[in-house]
Amino acid sequence: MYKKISKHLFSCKSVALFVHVNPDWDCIGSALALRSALRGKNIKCDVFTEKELSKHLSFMENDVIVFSEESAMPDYECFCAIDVGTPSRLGAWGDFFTRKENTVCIDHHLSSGPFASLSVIETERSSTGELVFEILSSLKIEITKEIASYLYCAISSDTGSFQYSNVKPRTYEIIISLTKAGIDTSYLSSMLYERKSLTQLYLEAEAINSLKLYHDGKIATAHVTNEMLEKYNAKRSDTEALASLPRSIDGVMISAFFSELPNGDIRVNLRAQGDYDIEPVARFFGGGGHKKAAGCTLEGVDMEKAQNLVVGELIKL
Ligand SMILES: [Mn+2]
Repeated sequence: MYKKISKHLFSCKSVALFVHVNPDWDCIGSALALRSALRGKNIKCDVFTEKELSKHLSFMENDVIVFSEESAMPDYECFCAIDVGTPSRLGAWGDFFTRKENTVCIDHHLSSGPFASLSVIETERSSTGELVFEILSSLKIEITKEIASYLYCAISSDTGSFQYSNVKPRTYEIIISLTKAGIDTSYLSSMLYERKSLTQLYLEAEAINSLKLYHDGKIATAHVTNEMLEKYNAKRSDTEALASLPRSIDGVMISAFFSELPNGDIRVNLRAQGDYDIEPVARFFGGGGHKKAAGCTLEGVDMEKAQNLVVGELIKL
């Protein structure tokens, strides 16, 4: 399958790569790695995002295109979705993508089924970064230092710096190959994990103050409201690192982090330890993801109601 995908991509004259809304490092790193490889073979390739990247994602470069108008989109032979489980994760551009005939999807989320004409979807993989590595390797594309750096960021971030249970022997084998390309893992790790702003720390303090435990301390929640963001002049992207905060408490098996969106909807990030599978809970509320990390958005409810609804479902687990 990898070879089929890579042969297809590398036979195109031009490829547009699409990332999901609020892209994370796995998504952006995978896209930039693939772009670098395609451009290396003189294939026109660009990465399209729905919005400007948040600052922590752009430490390597800013050269992604914010996709604003369908009509302004130049012609590309193939559209490729990266780290995208369903067209809705493409935000406003889901329809535009699915109308295209020549499409590819590279992903590792549990999904409702392929939506591209050619897909590689492996839910056992830690990250889309691993899949991009396999795709490039299947055609013996050289893994340059630049490509390896992007893939390292992708895999490191989606594995929680190699701490999560999604890390498999193959993950480490890939990392060995990446380090052989001469990447500076210490530098990359510090750029990924050691760049909190004062604002983010204040927000973290607010989130810690909001912690609540349920069910004998096995379930923990925390939240951030728009009011808190305003108080510290923080951006929504400043809440990203907080999603796994309640899970770090000793004894907590399942955590839920609630953040209020600008329109008042409540975004929920679920995390699980051990044998718990929280993906069905995310799906119950119209979202999705993985067994141990999933998310959903609750519309038309306030913070308290959202927490009651979600905690109610989590206790059933
Ligand atoms: Mn991912």
